[in-house]
Amino acid sequence: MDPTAPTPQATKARRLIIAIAAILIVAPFAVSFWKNKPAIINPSEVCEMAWIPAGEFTMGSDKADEKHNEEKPGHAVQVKGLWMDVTEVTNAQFKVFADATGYLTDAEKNLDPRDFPDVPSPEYLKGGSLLFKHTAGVNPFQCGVGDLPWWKFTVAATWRQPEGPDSSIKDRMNHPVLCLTYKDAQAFAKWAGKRLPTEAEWEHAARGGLIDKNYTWGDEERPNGKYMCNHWQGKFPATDLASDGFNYAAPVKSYPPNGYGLYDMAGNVWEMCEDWYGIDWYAKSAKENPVGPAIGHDPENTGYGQHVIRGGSWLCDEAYCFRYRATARQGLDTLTSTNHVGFRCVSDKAGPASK
Ligand SMILES: [Ca+2]
Ligand SMILES: [Ca+2]
Repeated sequence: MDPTAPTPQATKARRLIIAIAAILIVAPFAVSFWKNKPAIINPSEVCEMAWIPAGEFTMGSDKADEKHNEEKPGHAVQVKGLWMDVTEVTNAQFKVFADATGYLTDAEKNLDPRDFPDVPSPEYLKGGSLLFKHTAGVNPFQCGVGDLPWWKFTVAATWRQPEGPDSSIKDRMNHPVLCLTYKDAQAFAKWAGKRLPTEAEWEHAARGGLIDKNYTWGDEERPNGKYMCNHWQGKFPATDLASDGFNYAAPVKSYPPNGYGLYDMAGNVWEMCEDWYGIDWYAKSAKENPVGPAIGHDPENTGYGQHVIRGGSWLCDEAYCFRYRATARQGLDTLTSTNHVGFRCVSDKAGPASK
């Protein structure tokens, strides 16, 4: 027997020391990895939701004035219960989607000239959005459809830089996401396992359980002098006095929620719905869970039609637009991204973040 060979006990002790040393070396790295590992995101949990009970209500109104004939006639509609995001989708929420999927919005991509041979300028083929510009000396009532001088196409105006190059969402993560097309909103909804609301679902939810009220909070526009939503005060489109506290879009939840716990169902940004937009659709609409016409109104004959947007925005004044009322509706060109339209989603099954 070799007297210099280690005893079995010494070999065992040495192995134990090596194992302990290895654990001490590796453990900090393992802990660090565990702490810093990317969070597993459940897309359905990104937005908080509220339950909207089934119900029957009068959609639209027979009392709409001649500037808002698209809201006539008032007609009975039944919708099923569902879950709805409590706020407009925010920049922070959309960023989770963009980071997880690498999705590029329409405004972030140039158009293929073969698809749009008749564009008036190559500039219109570049990625960008229509942005509102304050415009003096204009009577909006004398402007025709498709000739609204306060809209300027701005290259590279995207959800990440909603006023174009040199702008940023860095300090606006809790603002509604802007500069998206209908397709972009649908892509987010699909990722989240949700969908866009139908127009009927949207109006039912916006009313918050109130019956036939002018606004989502009641009949009085400013109860006790208090502004109840973010819209425009002053002479449109020249001067917004921002008496309600905000020029442009405001952080979500800046005003009280409606009866279902939903914020900004009036004003802030318009919200895209699933339905195609039909000006005279209310005269034909089904009563139970209506889904809108088969094709959208197309005032400029673009061939792409319009989808419904609801709720009005920070641009709606009391004289010209006045569409922060509960029955107000409008169409948005399917390919248009702009800085006064956003969206929120609905789900037929409860998300884990629901309350
Ligand atoms: Ca405002
Ligand atoms: Ca809104």
